[in-house]
Amino acid sequence: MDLIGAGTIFLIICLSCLMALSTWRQMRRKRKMPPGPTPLPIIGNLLQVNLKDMHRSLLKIRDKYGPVYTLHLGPRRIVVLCGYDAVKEALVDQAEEFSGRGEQATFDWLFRTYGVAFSQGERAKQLRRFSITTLRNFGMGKRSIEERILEEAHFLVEALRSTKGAPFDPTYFLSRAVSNVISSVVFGNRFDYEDKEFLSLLSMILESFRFTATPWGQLYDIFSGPMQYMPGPQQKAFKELHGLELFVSRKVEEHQKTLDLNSPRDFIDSFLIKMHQEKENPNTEFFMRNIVMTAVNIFFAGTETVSTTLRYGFLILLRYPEIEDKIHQEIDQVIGRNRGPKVEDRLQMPYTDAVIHEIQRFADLIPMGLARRVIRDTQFRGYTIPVGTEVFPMLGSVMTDPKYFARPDEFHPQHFLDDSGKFKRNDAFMPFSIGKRYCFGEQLARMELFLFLTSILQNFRFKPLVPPKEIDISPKLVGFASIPRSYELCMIPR
Ligand code: D3G
Repeated sequence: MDLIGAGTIFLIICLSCLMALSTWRQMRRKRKMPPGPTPLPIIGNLLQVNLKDMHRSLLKIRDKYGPVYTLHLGPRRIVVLCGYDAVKEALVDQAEEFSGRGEQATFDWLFRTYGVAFSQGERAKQLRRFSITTLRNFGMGKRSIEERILEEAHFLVEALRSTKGAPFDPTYFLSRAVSNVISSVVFGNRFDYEDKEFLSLLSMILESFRFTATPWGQLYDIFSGPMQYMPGPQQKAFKELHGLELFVSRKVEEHQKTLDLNSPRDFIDSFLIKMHQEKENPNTEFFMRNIVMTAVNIFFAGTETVSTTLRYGFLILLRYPEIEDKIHQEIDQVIGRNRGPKVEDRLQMPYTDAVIHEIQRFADLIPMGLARRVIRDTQFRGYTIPVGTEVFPMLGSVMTDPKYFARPDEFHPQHFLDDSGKFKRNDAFMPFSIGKRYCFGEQLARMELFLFLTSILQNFRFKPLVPPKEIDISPKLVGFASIPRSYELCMIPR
């Protein structure tokens, strides 16, 4: 045998060994991953899920494989966590490992790795710390934001009064009021309710959020690679997200022109000042793209989540007038008619507080949570989850965990009340998620839910257009978001 022949054989043997080693490694890795249904090439476990209700499909798969399992959605390999114990053990007890962000393909189309919500690592850390501090400086969690909410609640009540008891769809009434609170913080101003541009921004937010709840939105979340270039409803969602980006970019430019480095007016000014302070730092995360994207994150999340929850809540109250009555009674007892509500009142209003918690639990706004990702090879319950693997913390499964909620599928405010009618907290209540990336708007959202709801019910009683028992309070769409059915109601002054 000549030298070339020997060399070739040697090379082939080496290559075969390498390939065998790599396959063996892959198999070993797979064996150490949580169990799960066997994936098909390209589509993964697509045949095992229903795009109309991904959340429920994933709970069915849990029944077979247990609370921690591996799922393949197209090219995505995901570890699904179900129930309180699994989610808490991962997101809290191993908080650092589970602190990465997973994909949300629709929103990722705009954000790509920028901005606070859909970024990773050092960027996410820096932007989150800055956002929390700055929101606090602008009154979040303090009296000043309470006053801003109450002022807006007043505008809202007056707008509702102008409906004069006639039927209307509450969607934009609620989103305009809720959005104005976060707009004051981010942009430094509220919008007039008649402002056409404001309405168009709210429609972009509402519609792109809605898209993520549709079956098509769920399909896009799996096959975004090719689908981003194809025609379909996703293109409309992109347009809407792009519209938000354009608006915020313009706002940032306006702010730059009138910036006073010594006196920030709002979130955008504070970010511009930070950018100025860090301009010599080559690794800074405070640059234009991150301002725009972070402001879009906070504007979007601060608008849509609370307004959808209120909209869902009102529908539930139409379905259960006796629950609405009890809230009226508590408002009359604790607040009366001569002054507006205050955050402090909540402590004296356990029933209302319990109803608001139950609305959030039942509405289950983001049923599968915002996807996470493990940031290193992670040992969890005897499995090894390789670095970069996505994780779905199934918040809806936690909030319907029968160990924690006596009637998980019903609307039952007693879930949050003890026998003497006092408010009873429940560890499995986690609509804002938990761990390192829980929602940092939580305090603001809770204040808004309480103050808007009580302001409205202090002034109005709800009248449905159909008998309450005919009202369907199950969601119309469940995907990334859970969306209530459309409805109209009358608000009768009391
Ligand atoms: C959507 C788009 C941009 N930034 C944030 C969101 C979003 C939807 C739901 C949540 O964030 C969770 N607060």
